Amino acid sequence: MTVAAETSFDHIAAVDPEIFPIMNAEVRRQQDTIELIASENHVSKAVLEALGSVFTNKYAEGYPGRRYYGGCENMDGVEDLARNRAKQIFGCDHANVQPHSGSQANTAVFLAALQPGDTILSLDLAHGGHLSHGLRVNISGLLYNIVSYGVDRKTEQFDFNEIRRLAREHKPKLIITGASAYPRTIDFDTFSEIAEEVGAAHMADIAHIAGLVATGLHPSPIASADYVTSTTHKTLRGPRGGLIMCKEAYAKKIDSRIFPGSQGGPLMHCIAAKAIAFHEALQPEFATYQEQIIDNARALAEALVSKGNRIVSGGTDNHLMLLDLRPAYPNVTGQQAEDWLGAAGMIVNKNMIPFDERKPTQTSGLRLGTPAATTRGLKEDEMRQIGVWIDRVLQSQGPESGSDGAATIEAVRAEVRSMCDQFPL
Ligand code: DSN
Repeated sequence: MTVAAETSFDHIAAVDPEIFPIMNAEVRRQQDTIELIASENHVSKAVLEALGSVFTNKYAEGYPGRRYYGGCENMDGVEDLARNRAKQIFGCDHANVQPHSGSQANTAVFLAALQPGDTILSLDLAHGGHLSHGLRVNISGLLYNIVSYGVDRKTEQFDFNEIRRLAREHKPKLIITGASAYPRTIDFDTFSEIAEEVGAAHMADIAHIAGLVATGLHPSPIASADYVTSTTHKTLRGPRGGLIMCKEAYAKKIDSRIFPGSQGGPLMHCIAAKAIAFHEALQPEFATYQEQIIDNARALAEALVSKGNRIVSGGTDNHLMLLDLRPAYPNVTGQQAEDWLGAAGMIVNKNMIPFDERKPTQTSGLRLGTPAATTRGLKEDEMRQIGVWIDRVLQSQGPESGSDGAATIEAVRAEVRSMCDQFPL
């Protein structure tokens, strides 16, 4: 896989001199910084080429063989490839590759499985859930009655006795599993058992861990869950977009809830790029890449712990970890940490930790992930170095640190840039 970065924008330069420098600056930013946002990645040149192709010109409402526009024979070809490759990767009966995003995929499942006002049991956003799983101001929270489960205060992992109790009490129509910030293995089968016991459907959103599931490094929910949704751009390393997988019995309804239920014309350039990313995911080196993602996450977590840091739940089983800033840096908020580390060339996002007392705009945590840095070729040694840099920056800030925070950021920035130069995109 060749990572895309030395992109030339010759035509844009000629046509639109205002946007040209901004686009160049973004290429430079990606080259000169280390991407540690757990949901981001660097796609291949082939994926990028498909995204910039003439497939963007075409309307193809409908599905292969059943379109509402003429001239769709090549659209059918790529969509069939994308669907078949998704089925091959995940072993599902049916795949719909048209969702524009993960949120669109989730919404289509809600439209297929629920009536407005029905109850959903899903993971609290503050405990690692996702906004499309029931945030009050999201369509999920506006249309449905949301009951949340969280993690156990002591273990910071799922407590199935409590989840079962909530399911029995509230009798949801749908149980949602999957997370945006949960560093541990998810026991999808036990969630399915609980769903079956209370007569609920089970939707597993594997957006974050799709690459790990694809390669058998995380248990798959395909056999036990009714619906499995995903994005294609996180660990799966494809274009920005969504995916729904389900049993054959639900296929027709799911397809109709995407088109015409909630979307019009599919983004065919994205579907072509999804097909290519799925082809890449079927290659043996993709499994090696996913193993390295996990090894890198462990190395980074261990490096941070060796500096006196606390990692939520005590570690990570997957591609991400949550750093609890409070013990090692009591006065530092997630927002400050994000800003300072960004200035030093390490791109992270502030994140609520379970039972966080700070506001979502401040937070006591940082979410750190390794998919993008691993694509770039970074391995355990580099991860350990990144752990040292993170600690150095966070220790150096504020008057109580007794050090020159700005000088430290500048010094670390130079070292980060030099690592980036060794691992060009
Ligand atoms: N916003 C994504 C994330 O960062 O986890 C999820 O959609």
